[in-house]
Amino acid sequence: MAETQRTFAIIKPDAVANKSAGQIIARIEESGLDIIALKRLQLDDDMAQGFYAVHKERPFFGDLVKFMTSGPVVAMALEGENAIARWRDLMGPTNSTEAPAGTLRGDFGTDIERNAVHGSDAPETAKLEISYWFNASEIQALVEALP
Ligand code: 3AN
Repeated sequence: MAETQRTFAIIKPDAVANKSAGQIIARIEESGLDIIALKRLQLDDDMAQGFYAVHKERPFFGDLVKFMTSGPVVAMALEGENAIARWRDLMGPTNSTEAPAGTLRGDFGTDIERNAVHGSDAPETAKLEISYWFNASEIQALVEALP
């Protein structure tokens, strides 16, 4: 059964720098997902390292933090039925070189690192990620009673 969910999304520095943010936001709105919070910001090392802490032992961690702090990002909270899976479907697979045309990573990304967008992978991570990036006052939720 369809469940109303929230998920967390980032338009990464590559896509912001090449002026794809507007097109990506348009795709989100066309998909029917609601943008319930949105801001553009420049990450510092601490915030990027904290956000990607789960990957800190991985060989690509240093490069990932460097990339994510290389320019401004646009962060969003999205809401809708099955929002987590729907946003991941819109993004496409992690590696942009394997992402089909029509997906955001296929259309706007370059490779596995410069892949245009981020999305939460599960309800628990969505909740953690939204609260890592947004204060409650920055979220204008359509559905008030979500966890
Ligand atoms: P996703 O963002 O699709 O959930 P994760 O959680 O496996 O993918 O990876 C988090 C981020 O780390 C990816 N968005 C990507 O930018 C980067 N990443 C993952 N694997 C690699 C890799 N092998 N080399 C470089 N960057 C990677």
